[in-house]
Amino acid sequence: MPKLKIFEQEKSSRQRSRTTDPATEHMINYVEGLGFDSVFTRQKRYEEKFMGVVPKTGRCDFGSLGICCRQCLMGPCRIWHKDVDLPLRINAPMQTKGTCGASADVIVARNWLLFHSRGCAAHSTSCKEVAETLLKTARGKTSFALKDIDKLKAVASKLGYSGEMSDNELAEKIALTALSDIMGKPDGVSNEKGMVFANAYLPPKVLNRLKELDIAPRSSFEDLADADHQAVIGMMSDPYYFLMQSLKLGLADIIALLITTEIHDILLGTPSPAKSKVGINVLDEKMVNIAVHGHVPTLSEKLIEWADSGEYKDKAKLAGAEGINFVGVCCTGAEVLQRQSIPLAGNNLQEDLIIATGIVDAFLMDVQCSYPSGHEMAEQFHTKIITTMKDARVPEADHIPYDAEHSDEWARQALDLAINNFSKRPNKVHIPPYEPVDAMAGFSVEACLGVLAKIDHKNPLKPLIDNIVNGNIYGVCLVASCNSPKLSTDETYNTIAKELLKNNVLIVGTGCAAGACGRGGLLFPEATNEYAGEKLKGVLEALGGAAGLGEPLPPVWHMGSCVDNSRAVHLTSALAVNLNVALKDLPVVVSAAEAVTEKAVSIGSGAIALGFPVHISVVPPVIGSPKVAKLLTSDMKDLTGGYYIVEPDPVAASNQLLDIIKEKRKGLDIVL
Ligand code: XCC
Repeated sequence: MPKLKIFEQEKSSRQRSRTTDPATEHMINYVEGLGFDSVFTRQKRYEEKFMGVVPKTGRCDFGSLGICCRQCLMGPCRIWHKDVDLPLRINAPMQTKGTCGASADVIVARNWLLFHSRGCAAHSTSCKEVAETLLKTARGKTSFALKDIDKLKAVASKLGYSGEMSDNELAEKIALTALSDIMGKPDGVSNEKGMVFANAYLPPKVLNRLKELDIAPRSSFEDLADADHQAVIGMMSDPYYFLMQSLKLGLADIIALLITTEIHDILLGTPSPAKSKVGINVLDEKMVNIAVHGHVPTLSEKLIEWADSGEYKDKAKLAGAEGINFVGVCCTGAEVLQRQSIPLAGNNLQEDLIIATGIVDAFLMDVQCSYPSGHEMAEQFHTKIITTMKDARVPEADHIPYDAEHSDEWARQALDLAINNFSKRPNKVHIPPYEPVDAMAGFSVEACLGVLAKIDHKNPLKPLIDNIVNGNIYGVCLVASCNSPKLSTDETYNTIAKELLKNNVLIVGTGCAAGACGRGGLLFPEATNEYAGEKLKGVLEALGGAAGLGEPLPPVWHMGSCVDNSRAVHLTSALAVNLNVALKDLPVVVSAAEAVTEKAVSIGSGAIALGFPVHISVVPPVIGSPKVAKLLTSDMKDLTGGYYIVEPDPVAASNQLLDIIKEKRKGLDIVL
C-alpha cells in the first residue's frame, strides 16, 4: 500500500527533466523566454513556491491525500486518519472526523467516486451525441454516410439485428439501442437486463462476475444519477459501496467508449495501418495550418473533406498559402491520425507550445482536454481559437456551434475563418528545429484480425493465441491515458514500453500515451528491430510479411484515441472467449502511467472491474484512507481480478508488470 514518501518518488521523475521530447523542451524554453506561461511553467512554479513542505509536491496535503471534503455547507472539512503519518507542515492536533462525522474513509471514497461521475458523464455524453448523429444519418438528415457497411452489419449482428432490414434500418436500430444504453430505458423491465452492448460484447464469464458483484451497469445516465444520490449528505457512508459504484461507472464508461468506437467506424470508416508523422514540427509555415483538438472526429472529418475541395484549395491559394495543412492534437488528433493519416502535432500539454509557433491560423477545440487558458496564449499571437460545442465555451473565442445536420455549413465557416486569418500572421514565428518522427497508426481490431487471417483464414485469432502460448508474445500491455506535467512527460510510457518490449511483451497504445510512444519513435516498423526482444521481433516480422508490408509491424500498435480503449477490450474479450477464460486470467496488463483527467480515472476503474491490473505513476488522491488505498491496490484483486499498482518509477513499474504477466502465464499453465 502506498506510503507518503511515494509523493517524493513522483516528484523525482519530474526533476529528471520536464519532458523527454526535445521539440517540446525547446518550445517550453522559448515560451518562457517570451515571458509567457505554459502548463509546464505553472507546474514548476508550484514546486518552487512551495518547496520544503512534506510531502514536497507543492500541492495541498489534504487534497493530495483525498481528505478534504467540500460536499456541504457545514464544511469545508480537513481531517486526518490516525494511521497516516502527519506531514510536518500540519500542526497537530488534527480532527479525525468532519463536522458531520465523516471519517477519512468516507471522504476519500466519496471524492474518488465523484471523479468517476465526471469521467463517465463525459464519455457517455459524447457517445449520446454520436449515436444521435448515426440516427439522423440513418433518417437522411445529415450529409454523413454509412461509410463502413461491413462494420454496420457486424455490429448489428452482434446485437441480434439482421434479417431483411436495410442498411438504414440497421443503423437506426443500432443508434436507438445505443441511446437507450446511455440514457436509460423507458420500461423498468428491460432495464434490469443492463446495457445491451455490454451483454453483447463482454465475455460471459466476466459478465456473470459483474452481475454477482452487482456492478454490471444498467445505463450510463441512471448509474450516474445513482452515484450522485449516493454521494449526497446523509446517504452512503460505507467506503466499499462507494468504490463498487465507481467500478460500475467505470464499466458504463467503457461501454460508452465501445459504442462510440463502433459508431465512429460505421460513419467514418474502420482504420487500417498507415504511415504519418508525429511532432510539433508537422506544422507547415507555407500552408494555412488548422489544428483540431478534442474528441469529436465527425466534425474534423467534415473539415478535412471540405478542405480537399477545389473551392477551398483555391481560397487558400488566393490568401497566399500553398494549401491547407491539418494537424491533430490530443484525441481528435488520434482519430484523424488513425483514419486520415493526418499528422499529430501533440497533446493537450503542448497546446500552448503549438500555438506559440506563430503559424497556427485556427485552433479548433471541440470537447474535453483543452486547457482553460489556451486562449491567453492565442491572444499573444494571431491564432483564432474556434470552439464548436455548447458545453465547452472559451472566453474571447470564435464560437461556431456544430450540429450534425448542418455540418457542411459549419465546416465552411470554420475554414473561411482559418484562411482569412493566414494573412494576419505575426512576425514572431518560431518552429522547433527538430524533424517530426515517423509513425504508423490505425490498428483497429478488424485490421489486426485482417493481418492474422492471412496466416490462418479460418481462425484469425489462432496465430495470436499460439504465439502467446509458446511465449513468443510473452504478454500484452496497453499503454493508455494522458500526459502529466507532474512527471517527466513521455518518459514513463517510453521507458515502460522499451522495458517490456525487450521482454517480448507486445505494446498496444491509445490516446495521449500512444502519442507519447510516437514522439519516442516506437510507432514505426524500424523500432521493432531496435527494441523488441528476439521472439517478439520474429512475430512482428512474420505479421509484417503477411500484411505485405515488406517490413515488420511496429512494436507499439496505435489503436486510436482514448475512446478506442474499447478496441483493446474488444480484442482481449475475443481472446478470452476463444480460450474460455476470464479477462483477469489473460497475461494482459495496463499502464495509465501519466493519468490526469477524470475520464482516465473512470476508464482505469472500468479496466479494473473487467479484471485488468492497472499501473499509474501519478499518486491518486486516496492514500489519506488506508482502507480505501488497500481496497484499490489489493483487495479488489479478489473481487474482480483487477487492481491499481501505484509506482512512479518506470523501471520498477515495468518489473512489477512483468511479474504480473508471469503470474498470469503460470495460472494458464503456458510456457514461462
Ligand atoms: Fe485527454 Fe483523450 Fe487524457 Fe489525452 S488521454 S489528456 S483524457 S485526450 Ni485520453
